[in-house]
Amino acid sequence: MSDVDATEAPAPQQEFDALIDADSRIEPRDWMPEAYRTTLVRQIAQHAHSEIIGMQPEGEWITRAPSLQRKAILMAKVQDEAGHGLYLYSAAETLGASRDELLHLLHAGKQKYSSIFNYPTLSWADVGAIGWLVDGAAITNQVPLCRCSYGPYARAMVRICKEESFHQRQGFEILHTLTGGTPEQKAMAQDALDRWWYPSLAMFGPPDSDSTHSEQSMRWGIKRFSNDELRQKFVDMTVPQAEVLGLRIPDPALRWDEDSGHYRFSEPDWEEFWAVVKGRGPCNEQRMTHRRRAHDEGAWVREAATAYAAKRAAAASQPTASVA
Ligand code: BYC
Repeated sequence: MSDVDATEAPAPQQEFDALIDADSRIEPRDWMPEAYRTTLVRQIAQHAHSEIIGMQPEGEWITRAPSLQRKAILMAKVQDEAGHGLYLYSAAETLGASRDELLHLLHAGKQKYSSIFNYPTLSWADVGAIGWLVDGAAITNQVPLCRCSYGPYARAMVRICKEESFHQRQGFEILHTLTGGTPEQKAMAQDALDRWWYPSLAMFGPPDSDSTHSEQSMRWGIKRFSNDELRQKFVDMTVPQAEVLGLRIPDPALRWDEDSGHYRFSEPDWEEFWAVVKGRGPCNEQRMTHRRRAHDEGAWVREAATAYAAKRAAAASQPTASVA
């Protein structure tokens, strides 16, 4: 029998706490509390679902983009979003959640996706507004996630953020072109900003006082900033960009506060936010119907890919013929 006192060996919880305290990464092989695992699966799944549902509002404009070049750029952006979904589902798989299971939960309405994708894209300027505001909000939220305590999620975010930053610039450039165009084009850009501003602020989640997960997620190093802190960062970053575009932020209370060094702004309508989260937004039904149909119609692709992979694996396990 070993003469080492069992109490000297660090218990798994202590090892985990020490890694978190040292701001190190937790890897899939490491022990982790069940609540840490379920929080990560919840957040990463919601994030992955947002990426693939997020393909729909812009995807609707691929055939209507105003030039071949705009069409090619938009197609590449929407494909990037599918890729982001893929990295994120893979990160969730390292926590033992299969992609099939997560998609099933999304389709059954048991997991969420971002509220922002339940609003319609009524004009070409909306594609610009999504790039500028929605991807801008996404970057603000996601850059700190590159330092998330869970290694596979943090590493996925590094690549995603590089691509999001390109997406944000293409959205800004679409609006820059429109605001430098005819009065009708400028009005179209202003109308898009008027409709997307508050839903973009709501992307960061409820106010800190109503955020159920923030405190624990920040203690675990999953989230690095609170919802309200990130919302403020986004407003401070975006207001000067609107000035460059010559567009007006649709908030009469918006003002620069010299003392705090931040803009003061009006909160989104939180009742509307919760209604959208609960499925009563303008496009919730349309988005989910389309998603379920796309999944069913794509079944043959998944079956063919699985059969092909099995064939290749069988061929690889055959002894190779010796070459004379
Ligand atoms: N929409 O305790 P809280 C993209 C839920 S993809 C819907 O603060 P947490 C892009 C929340 O889930 C954008 N639900 O939560 C893609 C919780 O409900 P449950 C997606 C929301 O997790 C394509 C409850 O409200 N980005 O940018 O600490 C094209 C209480 O909230 C929302 C991510 O997913 C919402 N907006 O903080 C273009 C980033 N907000 O789960 C662009 C990763 C909150 O208890 N996620 N809820 O039923 C996060 O950073 C965090 O999960 C959040 C929320 C900041 C979003």
